Amino acid sequence: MTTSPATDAAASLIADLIGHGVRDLVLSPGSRSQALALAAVHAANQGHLRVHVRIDERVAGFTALGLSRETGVPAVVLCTSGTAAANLLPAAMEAFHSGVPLLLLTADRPPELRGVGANQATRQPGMFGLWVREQIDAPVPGDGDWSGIAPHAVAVAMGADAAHGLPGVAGPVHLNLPSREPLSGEIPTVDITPGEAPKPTPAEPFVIGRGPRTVVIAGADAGADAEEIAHAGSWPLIAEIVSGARFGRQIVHGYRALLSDDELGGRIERVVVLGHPTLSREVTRVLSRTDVEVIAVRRGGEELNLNGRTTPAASVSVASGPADREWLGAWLTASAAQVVDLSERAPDPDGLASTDPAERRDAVKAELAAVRRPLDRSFLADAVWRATWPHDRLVFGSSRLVRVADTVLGGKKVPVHANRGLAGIDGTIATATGIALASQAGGAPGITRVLLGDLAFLHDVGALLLPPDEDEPRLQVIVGNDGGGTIFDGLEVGATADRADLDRAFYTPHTVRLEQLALAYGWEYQRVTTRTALDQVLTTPAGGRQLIEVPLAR
Ligand SMILES: Cc1ncc(C[n+]2csc(CCOP(=O)(O)OP(=O)(O)O)c2C)c(N)n1
Ligand SMILES: [Mg+2]
Repeated sequence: MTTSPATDAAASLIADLIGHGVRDLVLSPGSRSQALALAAVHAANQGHLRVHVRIDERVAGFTALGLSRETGVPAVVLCTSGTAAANLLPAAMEAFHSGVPLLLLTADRPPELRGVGANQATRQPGMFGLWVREQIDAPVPGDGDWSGIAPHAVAVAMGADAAHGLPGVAGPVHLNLPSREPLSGEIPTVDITPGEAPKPTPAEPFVIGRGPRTVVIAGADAGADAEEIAHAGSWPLIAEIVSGARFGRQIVHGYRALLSDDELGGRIERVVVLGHPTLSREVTRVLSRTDVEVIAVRRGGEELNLNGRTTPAASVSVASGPADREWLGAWLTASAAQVVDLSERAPDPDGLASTDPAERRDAVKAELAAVRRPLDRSFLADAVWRATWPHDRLVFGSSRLVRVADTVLGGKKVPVHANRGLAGIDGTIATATGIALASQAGGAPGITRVLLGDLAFLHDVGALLLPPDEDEPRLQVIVGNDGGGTIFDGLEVGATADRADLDRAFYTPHTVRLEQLALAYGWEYQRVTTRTALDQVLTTPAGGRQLIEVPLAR
């Protein structure tokens, strides 16, 4: 077998990426990317890398995003030239806006074959535009070499390169990698020594006093820091369900109502916001108030500055001083009254044990009615929340259910993920698959549950396709099926526009039989219509990939 400069460069680049912390690579098949793909598989065979193969590049991109989300280090997604590369854009945009490290590797033709009508050749350098922290159009192996690319790319993706990108903020980086024929050859022996990704140097925290009447708002991906700050300041904590901070004694239940209350929301003087809040108008409203001091801890691509005078901060720490117990107390008292009680009414044990047959019959009837009570969105969200524990992962799609969950669920310290950078309904299953694979790597316990609507499910149905010879993730995909996009039923135009037109253009009804899809892709399938059955299927997972369909009224 002959040697090829493309393969030599590819083998070194893959070794270099592993040396700088990369552990996962998702690849889609193609000819121009063959040297890189084979070098990656070679490294995987030696146990240095986990390779995941997906035929659809959009699925591959979101799978890599999920892997990166969970591990905190950039996963690589690798594809061939042409439209293949364009399919990575949605994941790149989401990674940019949610501050997730990601490396996009696109194979390309050499410069002399660009812009001259060569097959599968397009304008790849710079194609991810504003949604990457940096793009590198590498030289053709032989004309130049690829050494130095990996450490630089990983550091920028991690937000650990002070001179490039945004220090402290992770994001995607694009490496466009051209090659000439022969496109691959014998893989050279290169030393692979797995190393660590560089971490950003922690910036000086912005120190704030306990003084003004403050609330902490935790948006998507805020993480446990938000709870710590609320605790340190003795401030109420408004934590979206996708924040990873909905736990502790200071969380505020029913925050939407309380933010609209003059005595509580109306008296806020200062907000410390972490992560990216997206789930309620009430939070947007308070962050837009010019009379409120807002301090925003940045996580993703764009600065949060809804009131035009928000102070950005890399992190926040709280100076000691007297706590405003009255302020926190007022919020927590009001919060206690907002707790949503989703518990089942206890069956009548006296009736069941009664010697009077009529009394006993009534008690049995009441119990059966409770068991058969139809499922609604609140119960569905609550059942998933109850079944999920710290070693599990919970992923929310951008359907109505995430808002219901945000409204009704209480505090619990479980790892939650959601693509709220741009809140797309694309890529949810692929993202969750990446999260599952990363969180279960090395035999770690737990299961990943995904809660989403039917359209979000159908949008990413291609992600059900997984190679038979790869590690099977433990996944429960739970679809609340209301026959279309009911999130649009609340649109303002609903009051005036024609119902049939609205249905056609927004609700977009479908009659897809999810069971057939599940079976075609080799997933376990369960259709669940009662509360008892739902609890049972969630708490006794089948072990591999499971699709759970829950019919919901529109
Ligand atoms: C990629 C993308 N396309 C379109 C939208 C707009 N959108 C938001 S929710 C939604 C429908 C969701 O339907 P479903 O998942 O069934 O949830 P439901 O509203 O019925 O709960 C659409 C199309 C989006 N967010 N992302
Ligand atoms: Mg729906």
